[in-house]
Amino acid sequence: MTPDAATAQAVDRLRDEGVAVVHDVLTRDEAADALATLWAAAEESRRQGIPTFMPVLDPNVANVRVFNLIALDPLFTHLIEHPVADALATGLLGADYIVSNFTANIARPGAGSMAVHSDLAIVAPEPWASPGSLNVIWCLTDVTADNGGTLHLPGSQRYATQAEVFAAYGVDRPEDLVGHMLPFEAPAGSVIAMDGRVWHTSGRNVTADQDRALLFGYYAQPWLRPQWNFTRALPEDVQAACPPTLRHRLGLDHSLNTGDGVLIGRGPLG
Ligand SMILES: O=C(O)CCC(=O)C(=O)O
Repeated sequence: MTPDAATAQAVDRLRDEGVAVVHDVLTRDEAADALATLWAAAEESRRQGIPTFMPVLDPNVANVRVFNLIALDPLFTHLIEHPVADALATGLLGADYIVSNFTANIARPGAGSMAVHSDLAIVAPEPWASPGSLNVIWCLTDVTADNGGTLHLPGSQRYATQAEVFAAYGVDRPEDLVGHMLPFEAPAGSVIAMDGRVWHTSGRNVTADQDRALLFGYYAQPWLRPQWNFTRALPEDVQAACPPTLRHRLGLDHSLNTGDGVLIGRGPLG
């Protein structure tokens, strides 16, 4: 199958099943290089005063979080606008999607699970009746059940409210959904797409010596407030280097409805 055909098949599966995996988007060597870049970015983030452990998110320091990736290395600018990510985001959300966030979570041996959630539930009130957001997850290492492959609830994108999800699985609390979840498993270099309505949590890393490193490109409908304020967070030189389409998706332009920005799809005036 050609790379384009594999991506088109993944878009179909994402729309039907809420999740899809595309293999070999990066070579193993490219994934290893990206991992080295990510560790350097983690160091630089700490140097700039943005911590890489967030107690509000993770139970212990074995999870290393890296925020503001686009500011930290041009590789991450390349990945956030990568043609495979663009095809997945356009396929689920439409051509006018925006970039809401771009972060990393390295689950090291001993990492525990975070709170069960859906990514759309964090940024939008119920009902979640249509696709509002998408995570495009870059696997920089092999991802397995044992090293913390993201636990997810296949099909949960079909439920528009938390009560519907709980009723479907006969549970009263989000944490009770874990028993129904499956781990993502994919080789380094793969991309995993997950509809923002899919309920999930990070897996526990029970290996002795394997890191599980994932990048999360979070894309959203243009009417959703982004999780990250790129205008504030990206240095001027990084902003200046962004091409027009990416500037639009990051919200760097002055306006969205007076022609200063790029209306990518069909704008409000047709
Ligand atoms: O690291 C993971 O497997 C999931 C992370 C996640 O769901 C999140 O940060 O919201």
